[in-house]
Amino acid sequence: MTVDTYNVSHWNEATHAHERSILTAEQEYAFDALGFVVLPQLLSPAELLACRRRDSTSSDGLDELCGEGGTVGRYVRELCGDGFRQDGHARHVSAGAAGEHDEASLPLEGGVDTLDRAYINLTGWNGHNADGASLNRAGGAWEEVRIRQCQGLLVVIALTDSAAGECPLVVVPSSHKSGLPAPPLASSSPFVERPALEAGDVLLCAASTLHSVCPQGAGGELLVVSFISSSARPQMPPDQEDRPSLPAWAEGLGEAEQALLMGGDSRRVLLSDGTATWLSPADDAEVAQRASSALELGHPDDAAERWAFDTHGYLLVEGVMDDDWIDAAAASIDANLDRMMYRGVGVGEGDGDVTLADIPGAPTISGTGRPDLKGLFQLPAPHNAPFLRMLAHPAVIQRLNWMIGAGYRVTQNTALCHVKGSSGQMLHSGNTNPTCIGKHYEMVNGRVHTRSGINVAWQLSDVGPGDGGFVVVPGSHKSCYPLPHSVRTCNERAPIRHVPMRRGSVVFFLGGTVCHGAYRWESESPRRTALFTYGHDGRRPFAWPASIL
Ligand SMILES: O=C(O)CCC(=O)C(=O)O
Repeated sequence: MTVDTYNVSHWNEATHAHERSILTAEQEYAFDALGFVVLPQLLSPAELLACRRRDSTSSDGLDELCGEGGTVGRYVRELCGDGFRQDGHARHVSAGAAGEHDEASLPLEGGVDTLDRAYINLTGWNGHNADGASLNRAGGAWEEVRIRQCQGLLVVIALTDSAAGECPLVVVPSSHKSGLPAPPLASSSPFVERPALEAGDVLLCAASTLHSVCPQGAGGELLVVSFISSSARPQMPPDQEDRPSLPAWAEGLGEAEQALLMGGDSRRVLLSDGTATWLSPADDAEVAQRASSALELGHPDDAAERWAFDTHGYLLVEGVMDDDWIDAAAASIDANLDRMMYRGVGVGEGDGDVTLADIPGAPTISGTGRPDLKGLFQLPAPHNAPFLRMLAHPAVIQRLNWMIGAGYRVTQNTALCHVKGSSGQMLHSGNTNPTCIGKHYEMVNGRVHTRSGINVAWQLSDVGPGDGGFVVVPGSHKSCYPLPHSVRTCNERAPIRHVPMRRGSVVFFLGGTVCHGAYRWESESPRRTALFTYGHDGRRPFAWPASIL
């Protein structure tokens, strides 16, 4: 046998099907290992001529060639996925262009800081019921899938030849997966490559591969175009009119609270040292990076907390609230119980959550529904005051900034008001069901990469070992196998941990990624928990600003 017989296929998130790659096995292998690949003579003579002509007047107008079905666009779709977009204008590099760059340090883009343009390649499990719907109450079939998405891709079209070592494009092979910042690299470094290109070749380079266009005089003519996946934030900010406006009820709030309601749209990020919070411009990359930098652990306690959160997927912090604050928050809930709604009992709008209430085969979860009081910030004053005090609290902001990075918004504010017999919740979330790229969790170079929101649950009542309430599977944010149905229903309890908590403590957990749920409430005293979710919007799959790209 002189050839291998495997095929490469990837799971298509949009069509929910396995798709065979249009790259050859060798090209797939090279791109994955090196972070770039040359497609020799991809362009026909007519396409090359059209590129040259087009380029003499304008560097754009590549729609046909780079559209979904175009000669180049097919490859972009393969690597970036459905819904890819051109990101910024095409750049023309003329033959023999001379570059002004410091020979001791090439101005490279990419590498570990390219968090908004990651190279994602992961395996996971996709679960379906017999009717094809996603798994809910019943068990079902799981299939293993591989997802590859290059969130940023550079397409380099060779309009004329460049000999090896002369190409205006420099790349640092394999740097797309490096976990550490690169040292300064000179043109002469053995790690730097100027690939040989012939007119009509197309080089595809992951945006996270260290690269730069650095002409040095003898190179050929290039057209360089950037593309991004649908999950990546474009270089150009969205138009002002696309931005959601602040809700009317929030107009009288402080700037910090408003920034958290607006998220990335506020143009400012909230930073904190644990005792105070302050606002910084969101496009100040250095400031926004600092909050999440692995190299700036202010205190040994921070390091211990980061370790615990990374290891378990959740973090319990005790003693955040004093008694007066706790009592005021609990009294506010009690004064508004007429607004509460029982979820899971099939009554009322939006009550489709079948993981609550009466769950067949789940005796420790099933109960009389989950009593939720939504909209804590919107309660009539002064009842909303104890919850608005939680929204931008330094103890939360300081931790969220290293958990997901600055620039998130709050998307949920609900009180859980269980009484004895109220339902728990089937276990849900986990790393293995890749319903959404980027929800999986990774710690790279001391920084968390995830699109999962962080749930922050403020405890207003004690939770003893037999009381029921929050349970979690520690480590499941990194799990490799699907969640067995017996664990979802809490019938196989081996990996499940119930978390007793004192009132005044706060539990943080990766709501979309760590497997969690709740036992039925068993205590005679009511449960009082204020539950918030903080997350990035779709344009910011990862936490850090794109301005450093
Ligand atoms: O009751 C709880 O603490 C669990 C809440 C939960 O699982 C959720 O809201 O997703």
